[in-house]
Amino acid sequence: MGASDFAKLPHIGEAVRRKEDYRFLTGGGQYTDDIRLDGQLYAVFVRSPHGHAVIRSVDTAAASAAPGVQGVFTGADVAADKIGGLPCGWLITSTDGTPMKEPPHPVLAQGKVRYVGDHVAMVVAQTLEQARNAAEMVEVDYEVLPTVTQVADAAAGKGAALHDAAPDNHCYKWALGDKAAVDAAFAKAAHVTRLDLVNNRLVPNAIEPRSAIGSYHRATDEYTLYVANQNPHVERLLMTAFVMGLPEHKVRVIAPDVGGGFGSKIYLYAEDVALTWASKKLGGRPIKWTADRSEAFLSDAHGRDHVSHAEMAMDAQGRFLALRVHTDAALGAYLSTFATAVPTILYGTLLAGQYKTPQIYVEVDAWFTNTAPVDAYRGAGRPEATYLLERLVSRCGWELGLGQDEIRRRNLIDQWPYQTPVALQYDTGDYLACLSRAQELADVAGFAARRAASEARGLRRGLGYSSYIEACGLAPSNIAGALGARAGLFECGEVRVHPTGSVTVFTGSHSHGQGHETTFAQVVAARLGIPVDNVDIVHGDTGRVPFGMGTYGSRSISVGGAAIMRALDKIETKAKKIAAHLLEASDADIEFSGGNFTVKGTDKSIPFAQVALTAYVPHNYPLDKLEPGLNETAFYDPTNFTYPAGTYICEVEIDPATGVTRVDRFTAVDDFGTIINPMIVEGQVQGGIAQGIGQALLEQCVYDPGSGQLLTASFSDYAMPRADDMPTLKLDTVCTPCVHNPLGTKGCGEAGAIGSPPAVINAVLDALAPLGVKDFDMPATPLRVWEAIRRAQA
Ligand code: MCN
Repeated sequence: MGASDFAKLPHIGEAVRRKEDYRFLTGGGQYTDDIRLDGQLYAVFVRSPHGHAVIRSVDTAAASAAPGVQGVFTGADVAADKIGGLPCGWLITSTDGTPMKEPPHPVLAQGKVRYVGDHVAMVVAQTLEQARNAAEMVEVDYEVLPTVTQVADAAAGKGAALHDAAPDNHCYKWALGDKAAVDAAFAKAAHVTRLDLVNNRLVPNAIEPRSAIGSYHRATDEYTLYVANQNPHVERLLMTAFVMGLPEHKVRVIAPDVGGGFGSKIYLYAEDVALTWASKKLGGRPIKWTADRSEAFLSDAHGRDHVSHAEMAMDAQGRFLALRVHTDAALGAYLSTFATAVPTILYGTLLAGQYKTPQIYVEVDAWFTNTAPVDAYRGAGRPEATYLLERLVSRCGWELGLGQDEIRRRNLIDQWPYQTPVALQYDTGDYLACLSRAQELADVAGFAARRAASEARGLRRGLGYSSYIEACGLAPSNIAGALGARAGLFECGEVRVHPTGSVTVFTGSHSHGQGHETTFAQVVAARLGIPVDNVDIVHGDTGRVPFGMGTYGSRSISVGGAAIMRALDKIETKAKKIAAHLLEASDADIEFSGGNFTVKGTDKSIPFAQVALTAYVPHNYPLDKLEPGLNETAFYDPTNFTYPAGTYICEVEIDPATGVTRVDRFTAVDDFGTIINPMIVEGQVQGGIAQGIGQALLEQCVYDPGSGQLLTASFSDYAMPRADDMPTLKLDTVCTPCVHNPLGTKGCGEAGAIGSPPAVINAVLDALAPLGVKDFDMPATPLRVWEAIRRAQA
């Protein structure tokens, strides 16, 4: 079935209410922390209080003797059992042809700690309280070393080497594009616009903190790990093949309800391995650990943390000739699972944005810092690219007197497919339609009057544009492999039709808030012509789902959904053969639509449920030609990314006396191709925009540059957006279906977080321009806005 026929089916485009919400809203969800296994013990991690230190000794005697303690484990125990370090899933090759520096990432620290929160020891006791008390008794003798926590300082050679393998703390230098062609274009430019900017470090902050239970079953020599994770099969693969040296079939990973991830639960974390390994050492007793909120701040992988310089060369009419970018990116103290791909493959390849810039050259230096590891956080690389480009484009417009609208219109891509100079080929889009619709919805025409009204009240009002594009639906495995991925990025779906015609689907995608139990069921119900309630979606269990690459990079509907479509193709083919037999016709003459099999050109018809029953009660069945049963599995590897795009327009009002910025209006017009469930998509966009507004106005993760202490390790110091920080959003969509997946969908899960920060900061700059403020780094907190105004007027 083609994407255009699919889009016309019932249930597609229908705002079906989320099936999973009954359980979530009535307290029926089951998160890892809700699970209590027989004989369960509790683990507490002793974490480094220093940003950088040599471990002279660890004395566990007192802790081991404390009440209830079953075991205290250190790096020495891990090493003695030959438990390997945590692997990095993406190999980046430097411009000089050398591989990135890949220092060891031990499960428990060995010889050194490299950030506040680094794991030094694990204490396991009968109760959580006993484990906490005993953890206080572990004596660690540290020799404190100098730290480097800011990426710019690491690039300037400050601090001490974190790893022997990277004496200058440099992990890799990566580049993309034709440098000579870019230099030549700059040489003949009529105008060059330059910009320095910082993309602030963020902490993901899912509602449910990370949690895991490791357990070993002596009788079967099998392990089970319950874990709040976005991709259980990948977790299992990494843990068995790379760390513990176990055969995969001996380990089952179950990720039940997860309670939000936003990227931070993609990775294999040290805690997961330590709990699984130690369960066997303690005779198979299950061991649970749940992060408290401070631990989450310290030890979840953080996001962003870039310092960049960008330059756009233009001709006299403001047409882009070339873009040149240099970025220093922080990786933190160790390489997290996908850390190295974020500031490279997911960043440099997006720098064309929506524009016909003929030449682009980007260079990225990645640095180790004495901070929590940095990895993918909602958008991952694409928000950093969009922030840089959309800030730069607005500045180009202002410098040339064209404004934010005209500079975009003059440079927007208007033909598809479009091959960018940074490797990607955009399949479909209509960027001008999104821009025009956003302007209409935002009532840009009425802005001047609103600005005058604000000024009459002593306030400043500004309008900010951001025309983003992103590449998601990760990824064609061959392209990912050529770019350094150490895994494939396909997806798997199994469709099990039951004898009565109801269906269970097993998907390798994982839902931790995105509503897959509803939208995936809509897809199956639409194809089979059955009620949505007759379809259940199972995910998050390596013991039940055949295989999976999980959820990140807004890939689930476009890759996981496509795998299910492939399995449905097989179901339909087999079901048609059964129907042909029952209807005494040839397979080629059977049509399937609206849940009925019909002989072409006749009124002979039987319903899907009858075919399903026949498959399982094969009394009248062509057993010589067909196996009984109706159960099919398919794997799907996409041929391209999907490219959602849109224009966001933000309007802010600022009180120059206090520096308080209020987002008064926010408009988002997105193109997600075919939309399965508009209500769920709207929720995704709202959530993403809330996170983007959070980054632009409130959130910033701060480490003390001297001691390496995390100064923003609680919600008192790290400001998350709240309901009263959000305006009522005006949302709309434009639809150009994706042409290379069978659903026509483009991912929507990250768009809001990608497109919104530059819209907000461009609006802040537009508001403050009359006061002489020319530049601004996120977050636009009242103090920073107030100081910027004072500095500009000094
Ligand atoms: N959808 C649709 N029509 C489309 C596109 C998507 O109806 N054209 C639906 C999908 O069927 C799915 C939802 O929208 O129910 C999101 O789909 P998709 O864009 O495929 O993204 P994923 O499901 O792969 O989710 C991942 C994405 C990412 S990468 C992050 S980070 C993120 C996000 O989704 N983390 C989230 N949204 C989140 N939402 C919640 N509540 N919690 C998180 O941790």
